[in-house]
Amino acid sequence: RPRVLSGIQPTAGSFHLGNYLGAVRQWVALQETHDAFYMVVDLHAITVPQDPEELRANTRLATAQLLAAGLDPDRCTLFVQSHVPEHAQLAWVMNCLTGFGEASRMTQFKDKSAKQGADRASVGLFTYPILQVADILLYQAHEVPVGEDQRQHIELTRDLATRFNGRFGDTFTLPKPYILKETAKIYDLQDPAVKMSKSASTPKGLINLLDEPKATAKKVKSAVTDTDTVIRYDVAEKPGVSNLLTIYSVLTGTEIADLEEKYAGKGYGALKTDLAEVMVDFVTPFRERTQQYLDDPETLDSILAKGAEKARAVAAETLAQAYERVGFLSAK
Ligand code: AQP
Repeated sequence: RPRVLSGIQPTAGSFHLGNYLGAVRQWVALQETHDAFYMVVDLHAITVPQDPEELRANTRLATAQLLAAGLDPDRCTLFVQSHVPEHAQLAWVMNCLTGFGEASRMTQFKDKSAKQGADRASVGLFTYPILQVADILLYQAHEVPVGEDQRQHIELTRDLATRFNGRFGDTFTLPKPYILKETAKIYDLQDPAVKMSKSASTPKGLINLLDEPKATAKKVKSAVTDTDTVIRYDVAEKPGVSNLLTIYSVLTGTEIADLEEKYAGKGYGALKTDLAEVMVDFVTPFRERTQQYLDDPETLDSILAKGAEKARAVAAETLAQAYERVGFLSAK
C-alpha cells in the first residue's frame, strides 16, 4: 500500500470547516486505501505563544475530533507529534540543509509573521516548514493530503529530499501533494475572496465544527453572495455562491451540476436554508461523537500511545539511516 502522512494543529476550540473539507475528510477516505499516518502537530502549535494546560487539552480535543470525523485507529496510525522525538531530530538535519533565503520565501511564514509583527515572530515559526519536511520524510510518505495553502511546503519537502538524496545517497521518498481540486480552498463565508482560517476569518465567516448548530445555521444563512440571483458555479464571478455550492456538494455527495438544476429559478434564500440544514445534520452528530471521546480520556490516551509506538517504529528506522548517511558516529 502507498503511504500517506498528514497533520493538524491542536487548535483551541474546534476544527473549522476548511480543515475538515480541505484535509480531514480525505484522511478518512485514504485510510481505506493507504498505509496512513496522521498526527496532531503539537510541536507546530508552540511556534506561537501558548498556554501549557490549554495545549494539553487541545491536543486531546483534536484527537477526539479526528476520531469523531471517522479516523479509525485500527485502520490508520494516529499519534501526537511530540510523542515521536525523531521529528525534532530529523528537523535539525533538514534545517542545516535549508538556505536562509529559501526558508524566507515561505509565504505562510510571511503571512503569519506579518500578523505578529516580524520582530516578535519566533525562530520556530520561521523554521516550521522545515519541521514539516521532517514530518513527511520520516515516514517515506508518497502522498500528503492537505489544503492548497500547504502546497509550497510540500514543494520544499521535495526540494530538500532531492538535495539530501543527491548529497548523501538515496534515502527519502519524494512525496506528492494530495489536494482535491474541489475542496483545495474553502472560503470565508463573509469574504469569499479569502480562505476560511482560524486567524484571518471574522467569527461570522468561520464555521467551527463544534459551535452550537443553531449558530452555524445562522452563519450559513447570512453568508455573503452577490447582487445577482442565479445559482451557478462560477468562482470568478460568483465566489460566494460557488463556495456554498462546493460545501453543499461535498457534504451531501451531490454533483454541483445537479444542485444548479435543483435550484434553477429559486433564490439564494432557498439554497442557504437547505445548506443550513445540511450543515446542522453534519455537525450535530460530530459534536456528540467528539464529546463521547472527550468523556473518556483514558481511551484517547491509550489510542495515542499505541499510535506513537507504531509511528516510532517507522520514524526511528528512517532517522537512523539519515544519521548514518550524514556521518554521525553510531552510538553503541
Ligand atoms: N480554508 C481551507 N480550505 C481548505 N483546506 C484548509 N486547511 C486549512 N484551512 C483550509 C487545511 O487544514 C489542514 C490543517 O491545517 P492547520 O493545522 O494549519 O490548521 P489551522 O492552523 O487551524 O488552519 P488555518 O485556519 O489555516 O490556520 P491559520 O489561520 O493559523 O493559517 C491543512 O491541510 C490545511 O491545508
